[in-house]
Amino acid sequence: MATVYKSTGSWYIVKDDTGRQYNARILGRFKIDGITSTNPIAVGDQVSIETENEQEDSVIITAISNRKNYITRVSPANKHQHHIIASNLDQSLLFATLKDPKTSQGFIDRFLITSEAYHIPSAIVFNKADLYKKKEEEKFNAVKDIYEKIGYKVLLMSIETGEAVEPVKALLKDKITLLSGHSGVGKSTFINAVFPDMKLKTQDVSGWSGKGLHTTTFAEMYDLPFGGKIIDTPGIRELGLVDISKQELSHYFPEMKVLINDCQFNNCMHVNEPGCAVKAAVKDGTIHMDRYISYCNILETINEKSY
Ligand SMILES: Nc1nc2c(ncn2[C@@H]2O[C@H](COP(=O)(O)OP(=O)(O)O)[C@@H](O)[C@H]2O)c(=O)[nH]1
Ligand SMILES: [Mg+2]
Ligand SMILES: [Zn+2]
Repeated sequence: MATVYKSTGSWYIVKDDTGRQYNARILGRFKIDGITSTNPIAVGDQVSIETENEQEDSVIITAISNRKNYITRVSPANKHQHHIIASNLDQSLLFATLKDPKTSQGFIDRFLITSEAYHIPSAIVFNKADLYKKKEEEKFNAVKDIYEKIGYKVLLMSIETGEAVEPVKALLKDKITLLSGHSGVGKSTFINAVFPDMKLKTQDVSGWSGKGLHTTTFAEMYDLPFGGKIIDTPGIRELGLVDISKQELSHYFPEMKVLINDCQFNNCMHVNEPGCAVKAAVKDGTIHMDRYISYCNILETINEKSY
């Protein structure tokens, strides 16, 4: 058995149980889990391998084990195809920033919904605390309050000063974690800080335009020196809401999910329906208005016809 550490779409890097690394490829086509994906094998997959060339450390992937879970995004080239980002995850960690660049709450919510939909526990780390002035500090406290009430862990970190890097490492220990977030939030810097001898390319955000800047494109997994594995997902701007219907969207807002049985109509979408428990909770403040706004915005973007 071996674990996939990197996938470029045409070849892979895998490590066997002894930690030996190989270049791997597949022969022919693989169809897995009954899903149509643009990439048959993803980072995190457990695979069977056969030696192809001993000298070149190259192997053929002959089989793939059932995935415990996986996370996909919509293929940029074709909206009807999925691209598996990573599999067999214990948790997903979103890196966000309130300055240079600013992560929107809508983006955070879409990330959390995607993680909920795949049953992957998630937490949010706000980085670049050293840049925050009073305005950003207040914003952080407000956002932390919103998400912690729902049950998500929220941390404030500065890789620059080292503040709270240790608690983030503690969160990662002995787990397989998908690291996500906009370009420029500090993912590569964090990995470099955790691995003193690694030199991942980091990105200068001085000319930040907010879109389209990537330094690398393929997800890659790293063994953490203190136990556990982390998967960096460069260039992924957004996970993309895959296969979520309007009807089930509220199931992925934990604070709404607990109320949906109290709505008068069992097919309530919590917008215009009378006797809606979710809207009542928004009114009395149990559900935060920002989250409800995200819900409504996302609901509008779901095009039922595509399912
Ligand atoms: N001020 C400040 N800058 C940071 C911090 N962490 C990372 N950066 C900078 O943010 C930029 C983008 O970081 P990078 O790791 O490439 O982001 P990635 O796209 O998420 O991998 C780089 O110029 C880093 O030096 C931090 O805690 N504070
Ligand atoms: Mg990076
Ligand atoms: Zn309702």
